[in-house]
Amino acid sequence: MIKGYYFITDSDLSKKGNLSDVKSAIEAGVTVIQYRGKLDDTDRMLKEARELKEICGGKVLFIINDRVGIALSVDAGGVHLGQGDMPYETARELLGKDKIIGVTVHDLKEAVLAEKKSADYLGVSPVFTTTTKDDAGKPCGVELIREIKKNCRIPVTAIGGITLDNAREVIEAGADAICAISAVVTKDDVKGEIEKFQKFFD
Ligand code: TZP
Ligand code: MG
Repeated sequence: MIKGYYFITDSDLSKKGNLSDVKSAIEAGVTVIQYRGKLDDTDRMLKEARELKEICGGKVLFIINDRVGIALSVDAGGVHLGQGDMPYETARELLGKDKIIGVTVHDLKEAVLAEKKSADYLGVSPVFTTTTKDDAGKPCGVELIREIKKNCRIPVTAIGGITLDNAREVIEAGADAICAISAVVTKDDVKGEIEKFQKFFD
């Protein structure tokens, strides 16, 4: 399931809004959607998460960024956790063994540890410089993807500063999935832009 273009919402950058973007992503054939809420208002986030999950239906994996409570409440397919978010073990205890848990890693040590804890996939971040996430940290470059692929077996999603110009080198380094937010949601034709990224996987 963690393969190809991985879609993440961004309501601040989006031209047409999360609902429209998620519909476009699904029309493009995306198999995983991550809801990354920008709202402090949990009630509104819950409402939006419910709507997005409905759009995803049964066949598209619906992941919630960071907010385990929201994932539980809407019965999402899983969560994505950063290094400063709820610890993996606690999230697994709350979500149960069948939900998907992805973990963001910034170096090989974090990657090996996340796999050891039984994370389902890794988010390697940020590969390149990005302005989409303020605290993304220092770019790791594609070499880290190569290194992680040599040492870990779980799928790797690459994120951060990925564009149509550098996507190929990211995939050639071994990324199973790639996520590009600003390169997609700021455009008029979200479906068309996603399809361009998907072509790299053909
Ligand atoms: N996590 C690490 S970098 C990032 C997230 C959510 C933002 C990626 O956005 P963009 O626009 O694809 O660089
Ligand atoms: Mg987080």
